[in-house]
Amino acid sequence: NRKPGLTIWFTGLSASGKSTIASALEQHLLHRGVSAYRLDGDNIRFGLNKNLGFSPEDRTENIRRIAEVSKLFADATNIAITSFISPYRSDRASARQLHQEAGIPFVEVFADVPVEVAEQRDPKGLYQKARAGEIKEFTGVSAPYEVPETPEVHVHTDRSTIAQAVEQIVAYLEANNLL
Ligand code: GGZ
Repeated sequence: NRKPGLTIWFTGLSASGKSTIASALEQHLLHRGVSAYRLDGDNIRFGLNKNLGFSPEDRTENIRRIAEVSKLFADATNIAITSFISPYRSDRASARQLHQEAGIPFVEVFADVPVEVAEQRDPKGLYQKARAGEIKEFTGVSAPYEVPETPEVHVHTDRSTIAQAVEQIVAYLEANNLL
């Protein structure tokens, strides 16, 4: 009865809540006995991708490697959960295509929040630094974020609780026989 793996790909601005929801989703899945593993900045940008910054080229390479790694985790029958801004539509499309070619389901989750709200949250003070010009090419301020047009799941993180967001994603997975 073991289901094949899949990748749940979060995308959204800094401070959109994607990592918080991804963590809660991972916990939910682990409690259900499902093998889930989360890839995020802490375990990727400080390791495999520590030679990459935030230029458009580096972001594309960041996302390309993360897509390859998540595909491997999913191929090993895990639920891979990725939590990166992934601001470019073409990079997300490449990640999706890589999974499709391997027959691995790819579920894009848009953690949607108005940039004003993300900027008010500013948990690490990064938006403030970006406005002051201390961080260049900051997504939503001085670098683009291309909103997903047809994400599998669209979460409005300024209107839903974390639990509701997790529920919404789990409902999608169940409805599509992915759990
Ligand atoms: C965006 C930046 C930048 C710039 C550092 N632009 O809130 P955080 O801190 O923890 O999440 C952001 C994280 C984004 O890394 P990703 O790997 O997700 O980005 S991408 O998918 O675009 O490659 C933020 C921090 O890194 N950060 N500089 N200039 N976010």
